[in-house]
Amino acid sequence: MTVLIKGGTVVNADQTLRADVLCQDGLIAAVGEGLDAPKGAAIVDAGGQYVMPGGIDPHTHMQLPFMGTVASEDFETGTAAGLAGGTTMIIDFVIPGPQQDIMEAYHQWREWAEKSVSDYTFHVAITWWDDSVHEAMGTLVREHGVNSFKHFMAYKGAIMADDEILVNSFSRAIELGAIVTVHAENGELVFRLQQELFDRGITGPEGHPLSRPPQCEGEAANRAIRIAEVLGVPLYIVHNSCQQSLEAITRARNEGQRVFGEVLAGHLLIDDSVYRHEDFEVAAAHVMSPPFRSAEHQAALWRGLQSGNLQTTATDHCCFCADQKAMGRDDFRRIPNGTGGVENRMEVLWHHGVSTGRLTMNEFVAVTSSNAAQIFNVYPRKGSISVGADADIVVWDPEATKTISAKTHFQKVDYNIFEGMTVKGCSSHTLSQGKVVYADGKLDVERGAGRYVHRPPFAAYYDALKIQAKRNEPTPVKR
Ligand code: URQ
Ligand code: ZN
Ligand code: ZN
Repeated sequence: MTVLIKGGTVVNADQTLRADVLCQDGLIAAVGEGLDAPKGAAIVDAGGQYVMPGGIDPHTHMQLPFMGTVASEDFETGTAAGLAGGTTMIIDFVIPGPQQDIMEAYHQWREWAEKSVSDYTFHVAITWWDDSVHEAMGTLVREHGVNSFKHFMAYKGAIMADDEILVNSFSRAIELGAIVTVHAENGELVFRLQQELFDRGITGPEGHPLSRPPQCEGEAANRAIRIAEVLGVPLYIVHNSCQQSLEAITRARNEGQRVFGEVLAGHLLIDDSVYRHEDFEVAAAHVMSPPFRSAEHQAALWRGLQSGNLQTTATDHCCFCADQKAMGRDDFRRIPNGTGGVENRMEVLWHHGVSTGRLTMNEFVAVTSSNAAQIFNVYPRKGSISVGADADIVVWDPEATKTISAKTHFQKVDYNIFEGMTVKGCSSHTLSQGKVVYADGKLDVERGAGRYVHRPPFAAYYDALKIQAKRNEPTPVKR
């Protein structure tokens, strides 16, 4: 399959240049002005458009079994929806149940993901601890290309990792050259607040944000940062939703600690008024954790992206339809937590980020693709328009407008948190592995075409840590 993308402007995180892009055998074969089309090549006219690395969404949960149900979006429909919005790779999560064999869970998720239509990989959650978990982490890094381990500090009684698990897992990650990631909410505090609110008769979705105030997130973010600091492991905090966790990250980064922060498109653009909507369905559709926050938190999160204290954007795409959300009609604690967005992340960020002047186009590429590729060690195979990189490309039409709606989206869910939002700038063509898989508003995907992406451990980080540890080597007092 040979495709020549002609007449566009290439936008990478580090540079913008007028160039054609030739894709052959799934890779980028040439980038330059005036390229000729080899015989039989398909031509994509990118005149007046931007040619950017396909988006990487570092946080999705396709067909996740959770809170007594299963997320409605599966790996085939979810990766297809992502392609329609310019996202060409997802990083999903293997989430073993308490005491579930880690490798068994890993193989289960690998099987579920085989139907993906674009590339994917997994963070593996550490939800419990014993010697077998210690062992499995080694197997996953050495034999399965996993270099990131997730920890849910929330969800007491289900998948919550307490400090003992965090310390054991973070320490093991260092030995293996892996990075650790956390969902930072204090699960004990949330559990207590949920109970108190429910007992006071607050049973509706309005109770959800009240039970998870930003202080619960700030405490957990800071705790994870301090544990990572003492143990010397790089840390990535997912879905930062508030000033408190951003402040914790900013302080740590200013002190030279290797901490990275992610923000969801939803947390940048949707506020907590949704939880007081008179319709249960609308309020419940927005129940996700951490919850959407007030406008001042959104402004802080945009500043976090602009300042570089937050490096990636994601969606936490974890969809539940109205009938599933209704499981919590009489008890907000039972509303399955999760919202969608994998299809709309890039267009809403372009419209509210680039078109408003908050972000340059290069910064847009960085936060939607390149930074995630670098942090999770798949750059420049992913996240770059350069010779030899995978031909995962989005041709972006800055003049195209669309109104987002569940009535027209490809996502397999009956609600869209960006419902009715009109955006200017979206994908006109998406290429996955050098094939045009989205054009003229239509998908042309193939079930199972997606590949599992192996991610090597981080030698560079750990060499630096070893030097640092040597420098600080304590010496016993001679008595
Ligand atoms: O916490 C997560 O990231 C998963 C369980 C999705 N749900 C959510 O509310 N964020
Ligand atoms: Zn989470
Ligand atoms: Zn998540």
